[in-house]
Amino acid sequence: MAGKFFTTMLLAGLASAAPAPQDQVSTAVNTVTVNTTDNTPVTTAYTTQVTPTPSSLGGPAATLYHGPAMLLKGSNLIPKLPQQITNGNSIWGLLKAPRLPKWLNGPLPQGFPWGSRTPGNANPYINPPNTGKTRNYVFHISEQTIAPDGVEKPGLVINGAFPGPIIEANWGDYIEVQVFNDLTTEGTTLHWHGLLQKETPWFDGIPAVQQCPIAPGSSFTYRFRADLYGTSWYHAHYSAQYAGGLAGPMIIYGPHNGQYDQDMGPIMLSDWYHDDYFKLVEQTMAPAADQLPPPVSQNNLINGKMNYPCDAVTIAANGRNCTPNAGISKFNVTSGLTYRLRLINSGAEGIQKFSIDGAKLTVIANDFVPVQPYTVDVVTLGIGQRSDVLWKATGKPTDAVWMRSTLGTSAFVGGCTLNDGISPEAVAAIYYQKANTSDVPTTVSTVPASEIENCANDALSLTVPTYKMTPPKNPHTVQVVNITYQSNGTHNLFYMNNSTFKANYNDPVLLDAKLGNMNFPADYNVYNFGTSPSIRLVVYNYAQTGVHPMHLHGHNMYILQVGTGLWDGSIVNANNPQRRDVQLLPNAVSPTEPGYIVIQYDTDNPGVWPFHCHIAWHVSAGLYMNIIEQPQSIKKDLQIPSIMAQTCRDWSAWTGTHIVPEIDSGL
Ligand SMILES: [Cu+2]
Repeated sequence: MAGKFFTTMLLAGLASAAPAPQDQVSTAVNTVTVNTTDNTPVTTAYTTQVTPTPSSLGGPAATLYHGPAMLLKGSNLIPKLPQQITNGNSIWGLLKAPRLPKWLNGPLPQGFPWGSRTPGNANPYINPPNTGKTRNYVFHISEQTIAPDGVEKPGLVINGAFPGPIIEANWGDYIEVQVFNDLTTEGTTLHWHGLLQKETPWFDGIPAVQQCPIAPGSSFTYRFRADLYGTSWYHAHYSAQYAGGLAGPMIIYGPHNGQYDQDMGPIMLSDWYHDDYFKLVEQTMAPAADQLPPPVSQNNLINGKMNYPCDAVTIAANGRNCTPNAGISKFNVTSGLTYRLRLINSGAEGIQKFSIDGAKLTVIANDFVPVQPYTVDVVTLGIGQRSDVLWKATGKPTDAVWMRSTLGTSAFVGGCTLNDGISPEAVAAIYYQKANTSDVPTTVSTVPASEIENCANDALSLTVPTYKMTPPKNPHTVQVVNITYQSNGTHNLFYMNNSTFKANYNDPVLLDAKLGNMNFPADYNVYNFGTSPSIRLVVYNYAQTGVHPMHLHGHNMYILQVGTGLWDGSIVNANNPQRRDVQLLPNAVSPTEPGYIVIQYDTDNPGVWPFHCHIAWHVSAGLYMNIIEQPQSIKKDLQIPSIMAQTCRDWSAWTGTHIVPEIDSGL
């Protein structure tokens, strides 16, 4: 039991008398709940799992197919399946998908919806523009057969679409989304990735943390501020539902951090699995004795589309229809124009390496943070991360060029990602104005293999926020978090400070905190740093299960340092470190030489904020913790609407007559 390593300590007025654990927690004030035991990993021992041998590129039928688009030999890029069959109502990836505007309608003080604010002159974390506008959306969540790569599977869709519809707003607008759960056997919630939810911490959308799940047949309306601007996405946060398809782009228009002619809109990059999400969760959570490998992706998608090299053996084995040349994403461009691409890794596990053949890409924002522009050959995105890049279309009017995003070689043979080797690279065709839009581009990638094989984000020395902020050098609280992958006797699970996480859907932590109920079961993994104004987390990864994209809700984290071994106290760009909401945490070099990241944030947002790995299968296996921020303010100031309690009553009523198979952590 993880609980024995976790104790609760009341430090009210007794900070100096309490035994401060060495190197774990700095002096704390008021009521602080911390794990006071030695956080040194108890063990890093786990039951050895099978490591499948990946296929060669193209799989068993490779000789029938050619090129990066996995086309049947001799064919062009006319799709063999209609969009409705592959992606339902989605318009993403089609030539008719609209270009995005510079902003939505509304008042224009000083010529812009955000007035005179620029990325360099306005602190993005205070006083968002007051626009008086609300953007309304209605989402229906349901099951539907989809075939994004030509292989039919049971998917989860929003308004009949995979990927889901766009949410758009201007910086400072309110967004209102009425979500109908039309699923018949499971709850759901939606999370608005990267937004701060400063006025509405109950609408962050995490079941067991801020709300109860939306019961089947019920609806729930989220209303929150577009309090940051740039590129992001929304996704389900109930178990691994988003890996089944419940995700879509969320674009907040704001001041520009670079000049461009057209906005190509969201470019969603996602690894893809041919099993339904629940089967993959079952695989993740199977007893170690079953000797199952972790979920392994079969394909990779750009805006929900790619071809697959169908072969008779595999089709017979899984009984699914597979249609070659199903259809890939396409884009139109004009020679000489500069485009803004909004890259989003909306996948379940894999690190994406994005490039356009022969092109340099200029990064102008990472996550919701505009940065001083820098140029790369390849953009690296862990799950949940985004980059806004500028690309100048320098080709001739008749050119056709490949856009690529690859998962690289399989982690089973030293790569970054658990793919089966058959189709790790997604491609889309970029057509200049006089090109034939069925032609197959013939360009080749010039990105060196060494860049594809690098499982790390861009160097912190490269990534400098446009709006300068200097974090406190001596934060009030320093917490070490040790991540391990270990056996609990029957299952291999992830642990944070020797405690694996389990969600209680019926008992949201925020609602407890509002009532002043601050004693939580150990497996809620709750950290309470009281009124501490600044928190530093030194996060060590003792696991050798791959790189973890660590995501903090409610904040942009200062990313102080990344490395392996033990942190030496150094900070990169200490006066203005990169800020973002997901950062890749390196793999351990060996069981005794961990990877680490050091992050810090200012506690200006009372609420309960998740800090977790964004790999769907890792959070399912417990790689998750809750941080209670400013509990006194939660209790005193938050006006939590009555719909939150009603949603719990509805969920309780539904679960009174239905069984919820919560086989994973729940998130
Ligand atoms: Cu992870």
